[in-house]
Amino acid sequence: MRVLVLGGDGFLGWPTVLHLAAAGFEVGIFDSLARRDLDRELGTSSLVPIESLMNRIDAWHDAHDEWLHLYRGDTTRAGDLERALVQFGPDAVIHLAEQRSAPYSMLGSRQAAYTQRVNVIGTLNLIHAVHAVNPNIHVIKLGSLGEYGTPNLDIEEGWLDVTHKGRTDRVLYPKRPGSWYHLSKVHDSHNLEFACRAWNLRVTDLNQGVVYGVDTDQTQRHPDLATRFDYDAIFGTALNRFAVQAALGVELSVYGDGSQIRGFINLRDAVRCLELACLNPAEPGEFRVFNQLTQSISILDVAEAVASRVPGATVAHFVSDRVEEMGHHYRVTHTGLEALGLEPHYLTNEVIDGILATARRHLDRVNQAVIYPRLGGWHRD
Ligand code: USQ
Repeated sequence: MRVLVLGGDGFLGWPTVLHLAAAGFEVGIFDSLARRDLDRELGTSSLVPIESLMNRIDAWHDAHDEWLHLYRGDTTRAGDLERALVQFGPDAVIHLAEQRSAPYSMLGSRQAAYTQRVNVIGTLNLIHAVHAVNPNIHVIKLGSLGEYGTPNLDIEEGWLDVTHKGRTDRVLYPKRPGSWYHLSKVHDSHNLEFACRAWNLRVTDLNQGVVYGVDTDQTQRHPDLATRFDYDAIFGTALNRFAVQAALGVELSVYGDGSQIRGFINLRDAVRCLELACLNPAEPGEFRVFNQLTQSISILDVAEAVASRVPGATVAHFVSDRVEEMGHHYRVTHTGLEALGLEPHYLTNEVIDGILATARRHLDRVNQAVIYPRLGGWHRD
C-alpha cells in the first residue's frame, strides 16, 4: 500500500512515516517545513535535537536501505498537491499538515487567519486534488477531540442520532470548540463530509486528543530519527510540558483549577491508529469518524501524576485566557479504533519516567523564557 503523509516532518508526521515504512508500506512525505519556520518566528525549538528532513531521510536509508519519497510542497498551493498525487499515486493520504497549536491561533488576527487559511484551504485543496486525480484515494484527516468542546452530553464518534418533534435523523455531532485553531478543524470536518456526499470520496476523520510521549520503536533506533519535543507555552502540550517543568525543578503550570478533562493518547498509539485507518479504508461516500484517545484524565491529575515521580516537584495554578470550562461533564465514546485492533499503551509511572528521562537528557537545551506564557492575560494564581 502506498501512503502519502502530508506534514511528514512534524511531531506526529515523522514517527508516522517511520512506523508505516517499518510496517511495509511505501511511504511518501509531503511537507512545506512550515513548522520549522514557526519555531523561528516564536524563538522556540525542540527540546530533543532534530535533524533536517533530508538528513532524517538519509538516516532511514542508511539503516534500512530504503528511500522515503519526498515532495516539498505547500497544501495552500493546489498544484503542489495535485502533482504529488499524480507522481506518487497513493492509495491513502494522511493529512497532518495543519497549524496545530490552539494558543498560536489565539495570539492575534494574523495568527488566527494564518491558522484558518493553512488548515481550511489546505484541506479544501486536498479534497479537490483527490477528486481530480483519483477519487478512490482514502483521505485520512487528523481532526481534534477539542472540536466537540465539553458539552453536557456524552460525546459520540462524529455522529449523533437525534429525535426531534417525533422525527429521527443522524446528524453530525454539534461542535462547540474553544479556539480559532479548533474551529478550523470543525470547518474541515464539514467540508470533508460534504465532499463525501458530493463526490463519493472516502474519508476518515480522526478526532485526536492530547498526544504525550516522544518515542516510538523507530524513532528510538538512532538519534537522527528522533521526532520533535515541544515544551514551550505555545506548541508544548500538557503532559510533555509538565515533564520538562518537573525535570527542571520549576512549578508545573496547571491552568485554572485543573478540573478540565481531556482525552490523552500515547504517541505509540497515535501512529498505530493511523496505520489501522490505512488498513481499513472508509467506503466510497462514507464520512467515518473515530475519536482517537485512550484515556480521559483531568489536567490536575496529569500534573500530579508527573509531580509524584519527582521529589520536591510542585504544581501551581495559573489564571489563563483559554476559553474552556472547569468541572464539566466528560464522557467520550472511543470504540472504533479498538474494534480495528488498537491495543492501548496507557499512562503508567514507567511511561512518565521515560518522558522525564528524555527531558533530563536535554535540559541544557531548555530556554527558560518560553516555559510560561508570555502574552495575554496569564498570571500565576
Ligand atoms: N494546560 C495546562 N497547562 C499547560 C498546558 C496546558 O493546564 O501548561 C491545559 C489547558 O488549559 C487545556 C489542556 O491542558 O485544558 C490541554 O491543553 P494543551 O496545550 O495540552 O493542548 P491543546 O491546546 O488542547 O491542543 C493539543 C494539540 C492540538 C490537538 C489537541 C487535542 O496542540 O493539536 O488538537 O491537543 S484536544 O486537547 O483534545 O483538543
